[in-house]
Amino acid sequence: MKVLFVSDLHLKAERPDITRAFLHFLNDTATHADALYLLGDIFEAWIGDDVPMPEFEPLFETLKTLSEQGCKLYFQHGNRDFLVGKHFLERIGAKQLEEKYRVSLPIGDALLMHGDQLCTDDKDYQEFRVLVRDPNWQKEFLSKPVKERLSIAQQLRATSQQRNAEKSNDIMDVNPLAVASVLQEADIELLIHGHTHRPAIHYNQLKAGQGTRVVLGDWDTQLWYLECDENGFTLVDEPI
Ligand code: LP5
Ligand code: MN
Repeated sequence: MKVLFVSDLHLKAERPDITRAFLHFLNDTATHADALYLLGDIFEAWIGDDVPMPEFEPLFETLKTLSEQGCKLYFQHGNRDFLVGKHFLERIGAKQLEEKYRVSLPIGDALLMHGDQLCTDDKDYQEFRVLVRDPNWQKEFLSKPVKERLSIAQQLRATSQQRNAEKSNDIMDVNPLAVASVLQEADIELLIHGHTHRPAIHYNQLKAGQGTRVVLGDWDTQLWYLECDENGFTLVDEPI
C-alpha cells in the first residue's frame, strides 16, 4: 500500500512548467499509488467551479483518469483554493476532506491539515479566515459575476502580499502550542501539513519522544511530496 501527499503547488497559467511537472508526477509516480492526498493550495487562486480554466483542462482529465484507474483522490482546502466545490471534485473523482482529517496509514494514524489554522499568531489572517470561510459570505461572493470575483481576488492578493512583507517570519509559521494542542486533542503521533513553505520533518512536537510533524514543501524550482508505505515515510524533493 502506497500513499502520496502534496500541497502548495500554486498552479497558475504563468507557470506552465509546474503544471507540466504535476502532470508528469500524476502519470508517473501517482499511477503506482493507492491514494493521493491533495492538501490545499493546489491552485494559486480558485474563484468558483464555474470559471473556465482552459490551461488546466489536460490536468483535470489526467486527475479524472487517475481516479478512474483506482488511485483514490482526496482534496483538502487551502487558503488559496478554499472555494473549490463539489462540482469540480465530482468532475475529477475526488473526495473532499474536512479541514482536520484523521487518516489511517500503513504506519498508523495521521492527522491531515492544510496548516493555515496552526498559524495562530497571525491574528489578521485568522480574522480574515473566519470571514471567508463563512458559508453565507461564500454564497454571496460566488453569486457575483466572474469579472468582479477576479478583480476582488486580485485586490486581495495585492493586500496579502503587502501585509506579508510587513509580518515577521515567526508570525507566518505555525504556533508550537497550536501544534501540540491538535496532536493532544487527536491523541495522535503524526501530523502532516503544508502552507508555510518550510518543508521539514520535526520531532518532539508534543513532548520529548512524542509528536512528529511533517511539513510539505511548495512547488517552485523543485517539487515536493510525501510517500508513505508499510516501511515508513519519505519526504521527497526533485528539481522541476
Ligand atoms: O497566500 P499567501 O501565502 O500570500 O498568504 C497567506 C495569507 N493570505 C491569504 C490571502 C490569499 O493570498 C488571497 C488569495 C485568495 C485567492 C482566491 C480567493 C477568492 C475569494 C476572494 C475573497 C475576497 O490567505 C496571509 C498569511 C500568510 O498566508 C501566512 O500564513 O499571513 O494572510 C493575509 O495576508 C491576510 C491579511 O493579513 C489580512 C487580509 C485583510 C484583507 C482585507 C480585505 C480586502 C478585501 C478586498 C476585497 C474588496
Ligand atoms: Mn496556504
